[in-house]
Amino acid sequence: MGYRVVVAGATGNVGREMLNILAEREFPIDEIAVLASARSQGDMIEFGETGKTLKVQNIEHFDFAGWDMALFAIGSTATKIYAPKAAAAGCTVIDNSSLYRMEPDIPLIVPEVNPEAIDGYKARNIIANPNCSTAQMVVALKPLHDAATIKRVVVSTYQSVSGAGKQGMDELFEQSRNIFVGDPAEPKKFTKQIAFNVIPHIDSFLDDGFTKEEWKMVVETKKIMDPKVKVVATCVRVPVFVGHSEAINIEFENELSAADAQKILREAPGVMLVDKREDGGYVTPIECVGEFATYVSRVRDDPTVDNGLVLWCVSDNLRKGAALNAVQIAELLGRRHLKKA
Ligand code: 11C
Repeated sequence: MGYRVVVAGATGNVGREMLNILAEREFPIDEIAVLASARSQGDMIEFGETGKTLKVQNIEHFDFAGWDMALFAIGSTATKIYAPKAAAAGCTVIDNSSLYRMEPDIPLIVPEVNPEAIDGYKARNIIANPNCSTAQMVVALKPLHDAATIKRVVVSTYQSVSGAGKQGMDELFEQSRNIFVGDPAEPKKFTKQIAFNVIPHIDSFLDDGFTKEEWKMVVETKKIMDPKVKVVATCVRVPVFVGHSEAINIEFENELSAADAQKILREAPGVMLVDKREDGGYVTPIECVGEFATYVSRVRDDPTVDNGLVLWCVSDNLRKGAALNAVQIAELLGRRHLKKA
C-alpha cells in the first residue's frame, strides 16, 4: 500500500526533479497528481523513467482532501495561497519555497542532520525544505560538528544558474551563444552578464549589505544544526548550469585534524568524500549532476587559526538542494508518522 502524492509546480526545474527522484527511489505511490498554473493545464509530463505520463492539473481547482502529502515547488507567492489550503485539507505540505522556513512552529528539515525535528510538523501540517546552498553545507558540517563542535563558518559559494530557474539557464545559454557569434549579450534575469563572468549577488540586498541568500545560509544553518554556530557567507553566481560549489572555512572548539575529518566524512550519511590530493582528485559541479550525494573534497588543516579546517563541497542544487531533500523528507514523514501497512 502506498501514498496519494501531489507534486505542485511539476513543470519547473525542481518539480521535474521531484518526479524523477520519486520514480528513481521507488517511493511507494498509489496515485500521483501533478499541478501547475492554468497556463500548463492539460500538458503531459513524464513520470521519471517509469514510462508513465501524467496530465497537469490546474492548482487553482485542485481539491487536496484525501491526498497524503504534497511536494510544493511553486515559489513563495503561490505557496502562501495553496499551502495553507492543502494543510487544512489534511494533506501534509513539504515546501521548497523560503516562505515558512524561519517560522518557529514549522520544522526545517535536512534528514541527515535533524530528522527528529520533523515531529513538530503537526502544528501547521507543513514542513519546510531549506535553501540549496544551506542544505549541502549542513550535510557536510553536521558530522564534523558532532565530532569537535563548530564555532564559526566562513563560506564562499559558487552557485549555478539553475538556482535562478529555467530563465537563468536560458540566459547563460543565450549569452554564451551570442558572444560566440558577435551578438549583444544583454542581461535580463541577472544584473550583469553571467556568461564568462561571475556575479557576487544572489537574491535581494538587505540593509546590512549582505544579500538574502547570504542571510538564509546563516539563519537556516542555525535552525537546522545549532543556533550557537556563527556563519558568514558570500554568495556568488557562476556560469555553471547545474551544481553549487562551496569553499568552507570551519573553526572548531576542539581539535580535529584533516585526517580525522576525512575518516568521519567517509562514513557520514549523504556525504561522498573524494579527496585524493592529486590532479583531478576532487569533484567539480559537472560530475555531481544527477547524483544524490553531497561531495566533499580538498579537506585541509587551516594553519591560520586554532582548530581550523578548510574544505570544498559540491552538490546538485536541484537534487540535494531541493527535490531530493524534499523526497527524503517525504520518506522520513512516512517512516515516522504516516506509516502504511
Ligand atoms: C539560488 N539558492 O541559487 C537559490 C535558489 O530560497 O529556495 C533557491 C532559493 C530558495 O539562486
